[in-house]
Amino acid sequence: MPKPIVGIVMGSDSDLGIMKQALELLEQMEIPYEVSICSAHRTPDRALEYAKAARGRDLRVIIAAAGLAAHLPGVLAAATTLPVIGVPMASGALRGVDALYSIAQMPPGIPVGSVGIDGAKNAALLAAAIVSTFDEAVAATLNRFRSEQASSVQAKHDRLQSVGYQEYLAGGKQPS
Ligand code: RP5
Repeated sequence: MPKPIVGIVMGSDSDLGIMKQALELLEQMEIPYEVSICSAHRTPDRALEYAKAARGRDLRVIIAAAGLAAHLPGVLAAATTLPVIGVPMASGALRGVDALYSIAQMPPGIPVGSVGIDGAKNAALLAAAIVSTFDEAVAATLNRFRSEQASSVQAKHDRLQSVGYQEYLAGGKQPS
């Protein structure tokens, strides 16, 4: 089995339902990853150990998902110079706005990239883009992904023109 180059860390198993989208996308793109549950608050020592060891284990990028006061991405970023992509999870009373602010509003000096709330898919694509800077096969896969996506939007446009909006809507949501 190839060594993982993307490390996905979630604050809780309750994040897995959304983060599954990132795992599936990385699998489709044949990018080796590992996935862990590790919390900045409940298992702080493990979170720091994970981040400190990450570069030495040849990880190239970390995706960190957390909800509520989402300190996990920032805590990991404090202990590694690898790029960290934060995924704010839509949990709790504020539905992810708290997590988004916690992740995006890092103090200067310790950057964390943030995708949108529940943006697991974009986190995987951004990790793939980072990997594509040194892996031509992943660059080609990303190009293929973009052109398939463009074809799918074009097919929707063509169908809308051909059947009109009423029949289009009656047909249900088209796969993206
Ligand atoms: C965060 O708190 C986790 O990332 C999760 O999104 C949220 C709720 O965690 P659980 O109480 O469901 O374990 O740390």
